[in-house]
Amino acid sequence: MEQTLVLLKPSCVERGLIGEVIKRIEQRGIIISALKMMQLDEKILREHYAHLVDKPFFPSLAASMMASPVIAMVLKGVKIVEVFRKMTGVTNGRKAEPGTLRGDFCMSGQANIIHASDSVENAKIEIERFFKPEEIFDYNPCTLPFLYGDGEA
Ligand code: IDP
Ligand code: MG
Repeated sequence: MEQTLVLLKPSCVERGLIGEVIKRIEQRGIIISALKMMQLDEKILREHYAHLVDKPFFPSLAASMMASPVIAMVLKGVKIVEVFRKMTGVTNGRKAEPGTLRGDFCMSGQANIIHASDSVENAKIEIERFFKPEEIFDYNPCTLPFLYGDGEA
């Protein structure tokens, strides 16, 4: 099964929304393979947001991502990268569809509560950036036969 990297941003942690987001992950039938709290620094953010370092808003984005610890997770599921980007919603929370995490829990283009990998290739890179191999637990819950049909997972 595929894996993706998710960060619950300070805008999620500080607002007390960790549980709400994890609840939706669990109720969708997505498997949590790794989960930890960590404090991000400028170095990791310059790597993680390499495509944005030259934007005028980068200093503000970096500060917002260091404002509190974040929750980092590895999620597992069939086509999880695509499925979870859809659950996340578009970047600007004001434009995100109701029913998505951003569309239900935020009003901001920057303080948009969550990061999710945008491709299978980037998911691999991002998982390695945030997790050591021994921090990832690739188990299957006993409910797996009820999460997917025969031959699906
Ligand atoms: P994504 O998180 O939906 O993949 P990206 O374009 O990769 O969106 O941008 C990464 C993060 O940078 C966004 O989630 C948001 O927090 C922040 N960001 C993106 N564009 C802007 C902007 O125009 N102003 C302020 N922050 C932005
Ligand atoms: Mg992105």
